[in-house]
Amino acid sequence: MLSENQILNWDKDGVVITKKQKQFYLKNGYVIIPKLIDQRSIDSYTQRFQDICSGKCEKTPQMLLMRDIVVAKKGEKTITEKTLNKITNFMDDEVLWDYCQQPKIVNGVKDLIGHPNSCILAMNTMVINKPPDFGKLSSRHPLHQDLHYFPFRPSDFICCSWTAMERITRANGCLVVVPGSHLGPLLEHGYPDWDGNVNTAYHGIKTYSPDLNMVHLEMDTGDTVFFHPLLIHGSGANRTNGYLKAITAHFANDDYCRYLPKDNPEMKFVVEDFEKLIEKYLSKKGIHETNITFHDFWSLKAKEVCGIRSNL
Ligand SMILES: O=C(O)CCC(=O)C(=O)O
Repeated sequence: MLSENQILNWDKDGVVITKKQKQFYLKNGYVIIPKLIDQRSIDSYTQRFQDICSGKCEKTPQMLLMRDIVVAKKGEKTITEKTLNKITNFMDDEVLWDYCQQPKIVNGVKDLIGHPNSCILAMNTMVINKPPDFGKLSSRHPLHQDLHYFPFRPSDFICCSWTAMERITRANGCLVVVPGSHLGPLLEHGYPDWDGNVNTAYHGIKTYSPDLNMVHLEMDTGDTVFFHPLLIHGSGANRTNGYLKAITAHFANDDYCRYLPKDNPEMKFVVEDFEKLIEKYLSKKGIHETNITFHDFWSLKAKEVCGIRSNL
């Protein structure tokens, strides 16, 4: 079997990512491509998010509408742009799915984790709507590595794209990354000790040095950061009155990625947490018994962006 570095080409310009940008990604684990997505597309995603919140258009069956923990604890059930902090699994929404089909996203992903003929799947899709912080700092996202959530490998054939839907700064809670941390191992994660003000499934790295070199990624509308799933990253609290919006997807190269064995010890914490969440979610829908596993959950939400799926 060829190694990742024999398959991936770091020494040539790609379709979207230049050789210099690829080298930056290789060294730092992320790269920002300015103005990758045009304003018209961003406006259509914003409008769709608002229409889903207002009920003007229906959410698709797999979509999960998530509230900030502080809102959820207040028992606030109404869905509005002010109560939702995230929509996940938009792969069957015709407007939002356009993001995963944008040639600049698809080709950017192929430049980093594949080649022009690769089969690329979108494994996870989200619109983030980080609310003004409710005073409990729950709008922060703890430092984590996305690979912690993924039951498939190898990591070099997975990457995230995260696109700013407006100007994103330290004030409204931009992404924070630790350059070069993708070259280290997957670290142990758990729920942070934030007095119960931690959003569902916001796992964080358990122990890390306080002197980590953190870089804040301030971005303009349409700017897109591609990052590696081992990159340590998180985001700050939103200290403004606005709702920070970003659209994001995780992609995997289906030609090379495979699921881990179901009993892999690295996945124990996340599998147990997700099984509890899936059970709670289904029981609200009147389903009290399920044999849906964590792997099924991923397999069901994976969708081809290009090529023919044969593994994940
Ligand atoms: O956008 C954010 O606030 C953080 C998102 C993130 O890190 C993630 O979903 O993995």
